[in-house]
Amino acid sequence: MKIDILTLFPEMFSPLEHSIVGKAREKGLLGIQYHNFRDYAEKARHVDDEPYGGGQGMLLRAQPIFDAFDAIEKNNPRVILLDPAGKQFDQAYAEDLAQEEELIFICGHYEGYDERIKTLVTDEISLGDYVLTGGELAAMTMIDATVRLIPEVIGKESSHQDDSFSSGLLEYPQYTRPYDYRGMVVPEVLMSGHHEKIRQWRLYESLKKTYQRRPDLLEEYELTAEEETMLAEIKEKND
Ligand code: 4GS
Repeated sequence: MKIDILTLFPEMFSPLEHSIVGKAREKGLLGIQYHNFRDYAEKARHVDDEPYGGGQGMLLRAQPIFDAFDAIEKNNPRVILLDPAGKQFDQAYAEDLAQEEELIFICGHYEGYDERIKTLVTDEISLGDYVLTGGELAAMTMIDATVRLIPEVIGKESSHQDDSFSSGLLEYPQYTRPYDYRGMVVPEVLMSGHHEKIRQWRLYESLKKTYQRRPDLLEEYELTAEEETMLAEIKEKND
């Protein structure tokens, strides 16, 4: 995957040099390039200006973004604008972006955008309903969630299959050694070696946690007959 990032603060992206994303770059599965659009600004290198019609704050000018964008070698990329007014990012969005060969991220900082910048863009995406100082952290989060889904980036194929959201349910509780830690013991079923009982217990716990914490996720989820029965029991017990 090829990722190009338009930003005033390329040095903010050092987290992407480490861990799984850093390794993906070393292995050649991923290339990331930064384009500081300040380098493209005409007019005394100003990247921003006052809004027509008046009002608070400054806006990123179209010209530096367009020129930086034009300078990128590209072939049919998804072009993502980070904006709290965009569609909210989630696991399904990450899975969609992971199918792409080329992504371009446009990060604002402090301020809003001249509306005409949006003509370059295929996707306006928000990280969530809160205001950041800039799009950089939002872009990094989306890149992290997307890159780990590229085949071969995460070694053990199965290691993200069971994660919360991948299945549509929240993850069941997990335990590792020792059996007894400060008087807190591991549920007996997990010590039983009975694979079918363990599977049922995990599914039940996943459903229970999802029902209690994120009932909105269950609205999207297609329950199997087994899951229907379990959920009815969970609702009845209500513990
Ligand atoms: C987000 C967000 C954001 C909005 C950038 C105000 C500076 C700021 N970007 N998801 N101007 N939430 N951007 O808050 O993507």
